[in-house]
Amino acid sequence: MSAAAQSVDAKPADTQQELTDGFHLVIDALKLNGLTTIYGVPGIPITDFARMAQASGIRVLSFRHEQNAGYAASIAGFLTRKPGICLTVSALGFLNGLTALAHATANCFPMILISGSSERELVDLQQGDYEEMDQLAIAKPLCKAAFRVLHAADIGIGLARAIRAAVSGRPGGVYLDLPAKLFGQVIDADAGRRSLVKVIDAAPAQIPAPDAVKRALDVLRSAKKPLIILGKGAAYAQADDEIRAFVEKSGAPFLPMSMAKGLLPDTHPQCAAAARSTALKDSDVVMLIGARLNWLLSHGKGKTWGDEPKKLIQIDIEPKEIDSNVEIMAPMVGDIGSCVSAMLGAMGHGWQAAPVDWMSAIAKKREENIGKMAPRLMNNNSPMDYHGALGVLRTIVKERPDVMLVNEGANTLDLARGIIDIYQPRKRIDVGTWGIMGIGMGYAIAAAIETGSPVLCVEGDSAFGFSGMEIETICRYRLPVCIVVFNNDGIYRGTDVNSAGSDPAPTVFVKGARYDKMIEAFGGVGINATSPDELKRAVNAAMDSGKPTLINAVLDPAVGSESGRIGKFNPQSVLGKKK
Ligand code: ADP
Ligand code: TPW
Ligand code: MG
Repeated sequence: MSAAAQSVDAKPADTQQELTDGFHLVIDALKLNGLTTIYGVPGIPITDFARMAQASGIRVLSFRHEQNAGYAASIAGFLTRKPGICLTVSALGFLNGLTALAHATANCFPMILISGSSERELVDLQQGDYEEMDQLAIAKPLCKAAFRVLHAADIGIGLARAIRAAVSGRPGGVYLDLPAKLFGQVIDADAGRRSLVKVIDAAPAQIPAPDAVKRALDVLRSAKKPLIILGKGAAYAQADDEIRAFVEKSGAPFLPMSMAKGLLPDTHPQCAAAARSTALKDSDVVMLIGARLNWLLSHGKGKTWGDEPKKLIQIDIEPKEIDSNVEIMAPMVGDIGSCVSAMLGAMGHGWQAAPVDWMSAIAKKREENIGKMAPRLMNNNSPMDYHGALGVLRTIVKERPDVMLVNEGANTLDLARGIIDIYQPRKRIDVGTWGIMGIGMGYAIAAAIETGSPVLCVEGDSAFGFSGMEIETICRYRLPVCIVVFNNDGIYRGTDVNSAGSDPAPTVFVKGARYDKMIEAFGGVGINATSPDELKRAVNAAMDSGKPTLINAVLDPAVGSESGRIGKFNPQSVLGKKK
């Protein structure tokens, strides 16, 4: 028996020291800060941690791949304004999760990736430990902040720093490195309790300067053809009432970026989504609210933005975002809730709504475009085309506006974004800033867990493949998720042929694949839908039952264009004309 053990044993029972350890301190620190859901994959050195977390009442969602758990955590952050927690093992488990952490940072979602790691002494001397990797160094360039905790007494502070870094200012991904040894470290329970930190006001309001508010309103008032662009920062801000009041008071048309759809319903009379090109080209003053002038907005220049120079107003919490691509005449740095409230307050009574001729020009274009689209959405072709299938889903979402819509693919994404109207804030989540495939099942799981709403995933067959194994997770947790796979036999379409040999072309998959059969392996409901009518019945049944369902929607393999709507980003060969 060691001397330390002897001395503890020697104490009378009533004065025995109460102890705690790293496992419990991490759990207590998470719970103290209201972080009660973990998305992850267990294994050395965090298996017991996951078990203990679950035993303590934390909801532990165990995935089949860390990337999907990470995407789930990232979107949980977007939906709740609290950092989503992803838990992984060391080395490759960490790397799998890192993709999602980078994604969270790029999309301004708060997330904390917690990874177990191997022994510092061995890693630093590169002596070949089990799963040896210098994770902290690798994480740093891909996230907003990265921390490592070496002593159990620092767990409270370590987590507090991670939370603040994730949610304050522009939200983003944070890496928290917890070496295996830390979990087993034992300290006095009282000292442990005292070391925990409850983060107060993690994302403090950032009030805009009164000058900036006045400048912005002066520019907006000068507009003859104003336009408001709402981005996912505005959706994240959860200032829904203020934003709606401001947009309505301004009287200006608004354009929602894809994840800002529903802040005001897409059917709102001021919504210019169906007149996007006209609104962007012909406007004279554009106000950006939580939207960056990145590739998704053509960097604020070029043909899309028309010939006339525009005056720009921008609200963002990140000062460095202003003037990122073009000059911003009226920057307003602050949180969207505070900025929009300040503007509403300063607008007073008698604000002159946008000129009638501008509003009617937008309305005319919108009606024209909607009218052109309408008959295509009603076709009952079998096999289906995108419009027939999406027409049905559009009606279902209209009838069930609380559905969470998850969307990825190329044509499947671009067409669904335009066709399916969204009626409530934060009901549409998709590929985001990088346009990446693979968010589907992770997003669906987190959407179900965090919101309790039914989830409808509209997935290209390629897109679905990136996270498809998580249908087992969906079945295991019995989540109300209905996945519709738009099966056109491939990436963009299924008709490409390899003229040089017998291998299939790089963009095509097994013809006539039956994705619906996959979910049956896990006890879910699989349905093969060959017409819009069948699709409609299947989705409605899934929504009514709440049972995990996968519908293989059979699309004509010939429908779909190269890269959906962003084919212009494909480099062109100078040697041969691309098909
Ligand atoms: P979208 O892709 O919808 O155009 P982006 O992700 O490009 O949106 O832009 C979101 C912007 O919102 C980011 O520049 C981010 O700094 C900003 N943002 C995020 N949260 C807030 C907030 N609470 N207040 C102000 N700006 C915010
Ligand atoms: C992580 C490149 C963009 S869109 C897409 C790929 C592979 C799939 C399109 O086919 P899908 O949709 O989903 O069947 P549809 O309706 O057009 O047929 N790897 C990652 N991200 C991206 N964006 C790609 C590859 C890509
Ligand atoms: Mg496809």
